[in-house]
Amino acid sequence: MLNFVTTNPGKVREATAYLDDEVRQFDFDYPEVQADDLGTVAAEGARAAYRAAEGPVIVDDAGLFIDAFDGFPGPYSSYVEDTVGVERVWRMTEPEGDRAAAFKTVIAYCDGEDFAATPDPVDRAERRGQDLAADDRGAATTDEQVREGDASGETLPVKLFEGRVPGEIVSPRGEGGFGFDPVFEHDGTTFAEMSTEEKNAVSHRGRALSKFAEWYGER
Ligand code: ITT
Ligand code: NA
Repeated sequence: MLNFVTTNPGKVREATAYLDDEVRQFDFDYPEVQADDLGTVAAEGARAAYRAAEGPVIVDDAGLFIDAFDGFPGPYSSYVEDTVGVERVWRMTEPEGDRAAAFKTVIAYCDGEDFAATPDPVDRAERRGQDLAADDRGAATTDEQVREGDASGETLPVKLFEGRVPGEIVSPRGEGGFGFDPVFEHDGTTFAEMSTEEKNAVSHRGRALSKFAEWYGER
């Protein structure tokens, strides 16, 4: 059984399409380290959650990156949703004239094992979560292993999977999804107007989950 560590049931709903009954929500508000990249937050969260869950965990740290604001709110998206709110994010963006944005996520997996034997290319230069996938197709969603820390080897290895999707900030439409979905339009449709299947087929999380599921299935 795989523990999806999140307070957000919407994320788990999207993950079941890739992981079936193997995944369950582990409602644990992992301490979010103060960091400006999603990969670091997800990796540290996975380490903390693994210790709490005593079993394999995934953590998904996501954010909305608005071009006109140089990527804001990015890693602070949860705080901005709670304070400014989704509707006002649209109203802040609209006068800027540039509505381009992207959702990004980094999924971090930890099961206490070392992944050194896993024959995956590791590009440490590309490690920063929010900069990983620079192209608009999201095809550069490299997965990778992170192994930081001390020589004593006490730092738990974590494997990262990233996904990105480009879109535009629009006036809210739709009832589905969660979070910023009503104001995020991709190919003419907001994420809140899509079914879970339709969103997964194009979304940041869908891309990251399909990479993770493929790797996890071979494991
Ligand atoms: P956990 O940290 O407990 O998993 P969370 O909802 O706080 O739950 P994040 O920190 O990853 O998750 O999310 C940052 C913000 O981005 C938060 O406001 C989410 O609602 C929003 N968000 C993340 N993924 C999204 C998606 O697929 N569609 C719309 N909004 C999303
Ligand atoms: Na969060």
